[in-house]
Amino acid sequence: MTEIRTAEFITSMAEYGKFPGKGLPQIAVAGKSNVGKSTLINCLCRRNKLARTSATPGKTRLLNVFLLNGEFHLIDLPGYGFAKVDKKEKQRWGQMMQQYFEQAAELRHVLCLVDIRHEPTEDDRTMNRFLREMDIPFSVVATKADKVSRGARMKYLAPICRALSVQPWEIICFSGEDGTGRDDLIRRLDDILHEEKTTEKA
Ligand SMILES: Nc1nc2c(ncn2[C@@H]2O[C@H](COP(=O)(O)OP(=O)(O)OP(=O)(O)O)[C@@H](O)[C@H]2O)c(=O)[nH]1
Ligand SMILES: [Mg+2]
Repeated sequence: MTEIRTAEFITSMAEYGKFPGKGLPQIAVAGKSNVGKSTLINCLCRRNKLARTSATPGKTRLLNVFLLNGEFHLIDLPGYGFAKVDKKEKQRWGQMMQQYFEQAAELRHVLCLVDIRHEPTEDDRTMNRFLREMDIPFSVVATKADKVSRGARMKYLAPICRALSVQPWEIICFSGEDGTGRDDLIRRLDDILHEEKTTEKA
């Protein structure tokens, strides 16, 4: 896979369950509210309005399912760490995520988005620990890379690497604004989808 040729919205779900075409490999997009999850999906698919984006955090509150290249499902997860949601909403979010990660047998990989300019939050660390504990493979994607100069990237990546225990070269620097990292991301997706499943437990 060297390009995303087709992308279609399949469904929104308040809780993970059946949807048309279920069974293909899934790649989920996680990260705090407003980090750029929906923007990344749109940029990847070169479709401005495929996933709804918003300057107001908390836009995506459901699991949104997209079918790419007729080959795999991309799951836009609701963002976490949005200050303005009440306790009940936070609980609902937690249950929804837990249910998804436990039940999505097709989940191959999680793209963990963090804003390149900010040190990962406690929520980011919790998500990171959770994925490691669950043995779910992930890639860290540093979004809004257009907001810092190329030369300063390494400096910004250092605290992210420390907080999430990853190496700088493993991180994909991405910008939905200017397309930075789009090719890297497609290569990563291709690796994920086509790698020999040698690391899988028996
Ligand atoms: N400059 C810049 N702005 C970005 C980038 N990605 C996202 N944004 C902006 O950040 C805001 C949030 O983007 P979304 O894609 O809606 O964020 P999200 O992670 O889907 O947010 P929720 O759905 O609330 O969880 C929007 O105003 C985007 O235009 C980027 O790469 N560069
Ligand atoms: Mg969103």
